[in-house]
Amino acid sequence: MHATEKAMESKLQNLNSPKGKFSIPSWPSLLLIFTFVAVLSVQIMTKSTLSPARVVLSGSFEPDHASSDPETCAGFFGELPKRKVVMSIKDFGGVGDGKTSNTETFRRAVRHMQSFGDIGGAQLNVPEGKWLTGSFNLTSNFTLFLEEGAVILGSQDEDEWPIIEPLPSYGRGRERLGGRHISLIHGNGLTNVVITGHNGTIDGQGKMWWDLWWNRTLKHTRGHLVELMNSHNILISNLTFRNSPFWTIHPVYCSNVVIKGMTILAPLNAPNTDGIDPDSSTNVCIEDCYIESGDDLVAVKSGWDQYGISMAHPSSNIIVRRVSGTTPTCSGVGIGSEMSGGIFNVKVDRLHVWDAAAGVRIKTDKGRGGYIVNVTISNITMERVKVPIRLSRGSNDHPDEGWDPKAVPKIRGISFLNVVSVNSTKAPVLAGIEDAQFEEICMKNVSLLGLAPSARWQCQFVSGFTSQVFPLPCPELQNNGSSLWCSFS
Ligand SMILES: *[C@@H]1O[C@H](CO)[C@@H](O)[C@H](O)[C@H]1NC(C)=O
Ligand SMILES: *[C@@H]1O[C@H](CO)[C@@H](O)[C@H](O)[C@H]1NC(C)=O
Ligand SMILES: *[C@@H]1O[C@H](CO)[C@@H](O)[C@H](O)[C@H]1NC(C)=O
Ligand SMILES: *[C@@H]1O[C@H](CO)[C@@H](O)[C@H](O)[C@H]1NC(C)=O
Ligand SMILES: *[C@@H]1O[C@H](CO)[C@@H](O)[C@H](O)[C@H]1NC(C)=O
Ligand SMILES: *[C@@H]1O[C@H](CO)[C@@H](O)[C@H](O)[C@H]1NC(C)=O
Ligand SMILES: *[C@@H]1O[C@H](CO)[C@@H](O)[C@H](O)[C@H]1NC(C)=O
Ligand SMILES: *[C@@H]1O[C@H](CO)[C@@H](O)[C@H](O)[C@H]1NC(C)=O
Ligand SMILES: *[C@@H]1O[C@H](CO)[C@@H](O)[C@H](O)[C@H]1NC(C)=O
Ligand SMILES: CC(=O)N[C@H]1CO[C@H](CO)[C@@H](O)[C@@H]1O
Repeated sequence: MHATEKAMESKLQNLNSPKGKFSIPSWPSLLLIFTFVAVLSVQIMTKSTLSPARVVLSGSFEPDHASSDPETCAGFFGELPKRKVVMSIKDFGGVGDGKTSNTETFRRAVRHMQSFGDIGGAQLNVPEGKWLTGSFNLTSNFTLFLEEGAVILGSQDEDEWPIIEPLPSYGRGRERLGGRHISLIHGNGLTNVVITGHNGTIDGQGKMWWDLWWNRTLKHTRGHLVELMNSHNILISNLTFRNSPFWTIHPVYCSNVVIKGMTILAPLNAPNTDGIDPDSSTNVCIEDCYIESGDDLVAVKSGWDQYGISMAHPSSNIIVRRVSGTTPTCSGVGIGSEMSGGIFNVKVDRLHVWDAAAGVRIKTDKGRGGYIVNVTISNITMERVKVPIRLSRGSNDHPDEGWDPKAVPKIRGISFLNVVSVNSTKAPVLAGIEDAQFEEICMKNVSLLGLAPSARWQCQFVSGFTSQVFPLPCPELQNNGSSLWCSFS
């Protein structure tokens, strides 16, 4: 312990700024913190080994002792971790005038804070102001804290979003062959990372990228606003994210991720500005978010065709609760179309979507392989959503010629309970795949009001069970099968 204090002291002396808010902790307080961290990591370890079925049934990763609120899945993260060192970006010479580049400053700050990772962690505060920056990486045992009025602005210089390797489960950049631009805020191989604050803003200033996309001059796949890869115990909360160049929050190959109390905004015509895309990740809790953007509010994914199939890294134990918002050409919650590593145990509850193309949409195709199994969708309200429920093939995009037409996805056990849609224009569309019928589709208490009398369900290669569904479902879902496999029954 004494050695640890010495190490901290000497690290502080290396720091050229006197402003770091830090006091040498007393032995009992250190002991307390280490005990807390130890308990926390034991809890996290225990919780991540939970059986998947439990998640769907209880709606939470575990009845949590730290949190008395049964209506949250965020509890497993524990309380906001306290960091031993708290400093401001100003301590590193940052300038919040919206013009000066802080790229090197953020990188230097994180490098410095990395040295506290194994001795109590560090927090970087971003105060009120406009902090222009290119891409920077986070570190472990670290909090990025945006105070009220703090705005991090994404650089308008493409070179400040350097090219990194494509994801192995995609085999190439999602939009262009080869590498892809790194995200504005990035992390790889981290544990215990928090991005939070008093509703400060991270604004990707994505217009430049959308223009490149629109005018077909984009050379490499666009970067995300925040991407964390191969990371564990992540909390992103209480902030506003705006104008991402591409998907806004992208946890990929991660576990134990909580995204809560976020506002995510992009112009409704900004291409591919998905809100939150859990990708080949497990134990993901998305709660109390407001999202409006040019693409799906939430899209669960797991890799693309032969690359996703061979990596076989599923997304599982995903809870999406109390999410609301609008996206005129896309869906409230999308599952797929990239789902080749498999997706299981997804629970969507109390979703509210308006003025959207679809409420809940499962997207897949031949060549994808993989599976989507055990999805429960409950308490959904929709207004002016064109197709409230859409399960379909026909994504018709593949990474390259190497995809296997015989690799058909398995879609099974998709349950809908308590759904109300007002002023939709189409009845559900359920279009399975010829050699891979969508099975065990269950709908109970689903009311689609205000449809034209001529509106008919469109069903093909699908089977399932319905009860209390209006308007009358297609024969494939009438009195066929059993309610036993409805996961909420
Ligand atoms: C993060 O903190 C934990 C608990 O103190 C420690 O075991 C781990 O080594 C730290 N990780 C890093 C990368 O410093
Ligand atoms: C950030 O991490 C990525 C690896 O994920 C690496 O390629 C890149 O060079 C790092 N950037 C900086 C500024 O360290
Ligand atoms: C955070 O800021 C956004 C954007 O200004 C606002 O819409 C949202 O209501 C704020 N959230 C909270 C909790 O104050
Ligand atoms: C495409 O958009 C970029 C970014 O706005 C712009 O610099 C470029 O001139 C545009 N190219 C064309 C051909 O319009
Ligand atoms: C979000 O902010 C509220 C109000 O400041 C606070 O009580 C809560 O703990 C924060 N939650 C998270 C997960 O950061
Ligand atoms: C799906 O749920 C059923 C019934 O609870 C269970 O038997 C099965 O193992 C689950 N499958 C997956 C992949 O989670
Ligand atoms: C639907 O909402 C009700 C009331 O908020 C809640 O009690 C119930 O658990 C929800 N259903 C599911 C399947 O989560
Ligand atoms: C059907 O769903 C509606 C809307 O969610 C809900 O208000 C109602 O209580 C449900 N009915 C039954 C019998 O569960
Ligand atoms: C009922 O489901 C079975 C498969 O579970 C399917 O083969 C059959 O065509 C379905 N019946 C109708 C009327 O669609
Ligand atoms: C159930 C229903 O049809 N609700 C509304 C749909 O929109 C029209 C106006 O466009 C309203 O008059 C309906 O009440």
